[in-house]
Amino acid sequence: MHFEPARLVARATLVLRDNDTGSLVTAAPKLYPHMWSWDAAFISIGLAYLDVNRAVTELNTLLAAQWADGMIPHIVFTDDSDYFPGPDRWGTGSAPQVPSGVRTSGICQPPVHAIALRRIVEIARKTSQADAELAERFARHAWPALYRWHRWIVRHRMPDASGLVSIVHGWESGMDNSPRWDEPYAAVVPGPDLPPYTRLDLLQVNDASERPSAEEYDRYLWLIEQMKRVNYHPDEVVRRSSFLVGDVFTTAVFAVAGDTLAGLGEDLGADSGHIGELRAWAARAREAVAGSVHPETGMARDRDIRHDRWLGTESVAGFAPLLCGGLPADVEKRLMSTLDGPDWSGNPHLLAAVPPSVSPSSPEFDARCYWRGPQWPVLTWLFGWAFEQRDWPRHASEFRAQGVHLVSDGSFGEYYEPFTGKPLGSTNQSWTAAVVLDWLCGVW
Ligand code: 2M8
Repeated sequence: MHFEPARLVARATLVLRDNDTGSLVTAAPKLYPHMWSWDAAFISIGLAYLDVNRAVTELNTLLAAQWADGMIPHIVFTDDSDYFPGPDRWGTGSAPQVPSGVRTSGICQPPVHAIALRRIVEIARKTSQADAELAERFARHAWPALYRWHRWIVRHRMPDASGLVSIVHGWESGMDNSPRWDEPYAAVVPGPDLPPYTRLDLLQVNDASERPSAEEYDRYLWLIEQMKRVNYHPDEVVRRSSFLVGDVFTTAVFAVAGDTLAGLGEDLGADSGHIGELRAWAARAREAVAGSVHPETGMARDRDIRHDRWLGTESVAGFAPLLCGGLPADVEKRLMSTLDGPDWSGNPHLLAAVPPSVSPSSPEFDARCYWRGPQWPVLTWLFGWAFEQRDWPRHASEFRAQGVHLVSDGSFGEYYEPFTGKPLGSTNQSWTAAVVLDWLCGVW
């Protein structure tokens, strides 16, 4: 089955409407019945095509859950009890930073929010004067909150000389079970006092091998126990967590989102001192991304801070410098041709010419398993958006076209098997629907 653009737009609209609780759009109807931080950012972009006011509500709901110290939590829970780990297991209720009246997880996700805020303003400016005013008013209100979010990252998540933004849980990367984290996770040894649990995610997928393994889940849950024991105090978490990794992809997102927020601040007349800080933080992060590049492969690398070593997995995160810039021109050109080449988007067996989450030539590649090989539309959107910003219109429009090709079966899969295009994980995944709306309705 293959849907034409107008039908795809209609179906994507329906997905966002069906998953809408009124104040938030759940990440997916059954597998993820709550709000996820980076999903919400992408979803708000899609919503802006349906109703700018509704897009604003989405980001408002997320920002209402921002912790007092500035962290934007990775999950804002609804009342649904069909997801594990839920609020009781996270046990953030007694952490002093958590605002009253909301239930959240205790970690964060990649800071893509400023990108969404600016995109909403752009979309609104193209629809009507009233929408433009609404979006700009909201952007002025949200700007200081996003500034504080970036400041939290600088204060609490840049702990070592590499300058990379660090994560204390694979979930913080958004790429949960990527082989990027295999080595650092090997050092996470769940204690005998890990409280028992029952996974609910496996009830929602056809094939358990498309999701992380039991051993991986034990480690995910053990890290939560470690954080609970220090009541989510951000510096204690970084000091004690047995997983501490400089995440090059998150660092690149932080850099490009920081510059985007600074640019939006200039546009809206925000505090010039804060704008200057955002620019400086972005520059430092960009330098850290460039500093991670492997001299031979030319790919960016994560850093296992706990064990003081670089991690060389051939994952899509290796292209992080293309998101934020900062490489010498010849190194950047080489990275772009690696992306276009046979180990990545140019692999002749791919259904759509966009990068899989892991290179099909890598021994760690698994075509069906979550972040270990499948293609993720939302990543294609992010790279395509960045290429547009960087003034590479040909690459940007190719990514949009190939992204649409990937999702044209209209099921809005969470991720896709790269050779057959089979949708995997959840269907009617909200962020997939949202990026399709931006690809097909956006003015580029
Ligand atoms: C996935 O992560 C959650 C945990 O945060 C899960 O597997 O339960 C990831 O793909 C993550 O990037 C995404 O934000 C989330 C919701 O779509 O699902």
